[in-house]
Amino acid sequence: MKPQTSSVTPSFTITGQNLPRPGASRRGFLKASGAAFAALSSAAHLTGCASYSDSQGSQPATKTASRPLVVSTWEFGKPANEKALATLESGGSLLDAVVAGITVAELDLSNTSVGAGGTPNSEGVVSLDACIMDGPTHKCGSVAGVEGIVPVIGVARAVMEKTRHVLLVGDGARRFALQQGFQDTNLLTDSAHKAWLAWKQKQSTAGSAPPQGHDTIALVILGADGNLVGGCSTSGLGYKLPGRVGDSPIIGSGLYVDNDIGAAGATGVGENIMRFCGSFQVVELMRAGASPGEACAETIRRIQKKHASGAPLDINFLAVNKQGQYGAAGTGKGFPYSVAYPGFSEILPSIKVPPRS
Ligand code: SD4
Repeated sequence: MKPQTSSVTPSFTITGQNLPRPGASRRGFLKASGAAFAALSSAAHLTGCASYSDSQGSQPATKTASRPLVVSTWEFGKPANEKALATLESGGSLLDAVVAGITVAELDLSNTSVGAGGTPNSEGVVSLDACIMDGPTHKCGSVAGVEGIVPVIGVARAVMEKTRHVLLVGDGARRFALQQGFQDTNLLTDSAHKAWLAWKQKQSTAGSAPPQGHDTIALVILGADGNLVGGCSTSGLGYKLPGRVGDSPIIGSGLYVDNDIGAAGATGVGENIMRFCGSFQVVELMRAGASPGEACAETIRRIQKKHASGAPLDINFLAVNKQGQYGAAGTGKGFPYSVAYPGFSEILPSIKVPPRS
């Protein structure tokens, strides 16, 4: 693994317990209940602190932090947040901080759902999706179905900054990355390969084992200057069909940033997020006056009403607003999310949204 040379990519070291197999294949809005939300959130905005609870009354729906504020999905967001904060402290821009933070997760081989070490598709190929969005310019870049390149969050930034496009996919995205100085890299670890072989075996003996394993990193930042940025990166649903793309690289689904309002990101079953433009809905609910936590929870409730399949939704959102409030909500048991600001870095529980009765 060579350090990246592109200006959009920091140099890096892959971490984790198992190294890639040498020579392994690389194929690897809003008509909101506006009045209701205004009422719900006014207390939060006025007090500027945790101010009301979710429908179960068990979790704080929103909290207020100091700036810069970094919020990301899952436990593995904590080191990513800390890297993002350190990047800002050392003079990096908000976009530098998003890329540096998410790169930590992408290069951690023990993380089996993001970047190198990610779970492959049904053909045993690791294929990555990522996006980035810059609040002040409302520009964004994304890549989908990229094989053999890491960190793809850096490639998404290059798409945003160096092309006239928003989304590059597949081999075109890969060739663009190589032109930008990203290196061809094996992303399939021995352990991911073994797990895929075992899954494959079950497939042939027991019929259709469903896709499994998913944990995307979505990371959003409210800068000291009040600007907002965000990014998202994933290897997608484990054992997905080749060519399948989830919510994560789709602006408005896996991530959305509106510099006047706030930023939101998603993790979970992409199909159940992208059908509803989930992150866009969260931001629009904040525009209507909901706090970040309540906007996440209400988006899930809206999706629950239309989700007819009976299969678990398995979706989660996090959000920050322009005032420095943050919150998150997930289906079922909710999900852990990570929050960092100067002097604080913790993993917190989200609001739990129970299934519709
Ligand atoms: C996807 N949303 O590709 C991603 C996977 C994921 O938590 O989040 N996982 O559907």
